[in-house]
Amino acid sequence: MKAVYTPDHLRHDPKVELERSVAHSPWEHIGRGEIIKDVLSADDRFEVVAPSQWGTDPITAVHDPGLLRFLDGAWQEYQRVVGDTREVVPEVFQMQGLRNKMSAGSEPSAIQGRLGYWSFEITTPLTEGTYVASRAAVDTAMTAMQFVLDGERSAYGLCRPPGHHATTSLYGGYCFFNNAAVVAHHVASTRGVKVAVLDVDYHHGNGTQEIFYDRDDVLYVSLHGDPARAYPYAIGHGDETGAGRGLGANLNIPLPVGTDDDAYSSALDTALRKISSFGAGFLVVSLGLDTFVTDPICDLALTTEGFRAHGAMVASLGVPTVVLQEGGYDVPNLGINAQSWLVGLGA
Ligand code: SP5
Ligand code: ZN
Repeated sequence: MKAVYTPDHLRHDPKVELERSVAHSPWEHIGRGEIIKDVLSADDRFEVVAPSQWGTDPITAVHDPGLLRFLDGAWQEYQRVVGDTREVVPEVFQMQGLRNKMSAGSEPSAIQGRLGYWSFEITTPLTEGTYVASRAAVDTAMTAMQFVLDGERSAYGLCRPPGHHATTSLYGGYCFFNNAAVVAHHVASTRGVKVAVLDVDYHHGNGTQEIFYDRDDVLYVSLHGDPARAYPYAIGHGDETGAGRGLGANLNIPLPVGTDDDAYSSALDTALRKISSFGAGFLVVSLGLDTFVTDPICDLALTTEGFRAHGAMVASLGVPTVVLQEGGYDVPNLGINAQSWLVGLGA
């Protein structure tokens, strides 16, 4: 299987994250990308290849061009205006309630205000090379997509930073551009084929859901920790089924604490039946491995062997599939878990 990787991911290099009200070293860091690349490089079943360049058009086809403009230069502007820092984090969010009884606010002019206009939370620092790395992650996803469109049964994009929390106009959740949504939209809009996104990251992919919520050409299906206890808390409930033309083209399957391989397989079976009945001709998998039993920030209980079985279940759909990396924070096990899932898929 082709595995697309670029060292450009190293340019997104946070050293601190404010989470659980404590500043600590970030869960989402460069070691994640490196361990996956190292394990796949040492396995003959994988061919590690560099991405080609796709430019910004596929990004602005799903994201507000203002978000891209902002990310291209926000860190540098903050250095000029506020002072020298390694990470850049928002202070003030432009919440609807700030301007009750008034017109919706427009983009502020000050960098401090722009940060909170284009983001929704504070655990996602910008660093000097975040924009370059985020563009490279989209190139990685698009290159993996192209291998599948050219006839490979499946391909893997080692996207870092991940993407599924990024909405049309907001970054957050360690995500800047929604790699999976960019690919899904590109295939659906240029190939006239229905696309399904299967999101198996522990966290609900609020960005992907939002981008496709009112569309009937892209199905979003997610298995995730119940938002009653799990990030991003505000979205991901079972009664969110789509809107307008998209009604019925969104399926959330929230899972309880401690869900194991077998219980997960039943939920995955439900997800795969939905994808089949939708008639998807192309599948994008948002592969988060933070469902692993010893993931430090999550609470499901999947195993390395379980990942292999789940990859095999997805292969049984018989739909051309591009797999894109999302989360996964038990870094010593992250490489073998990605390998296991992809071998199950048929690497
Ligand atoms: C791509 C991805 O996996 N993003 C996840 C972003 C989650 N970031 C903040 C998590 C805060 C969770 N606090 C965990 C408490 C667990 N007991
Ligand atoms: Zn996650």
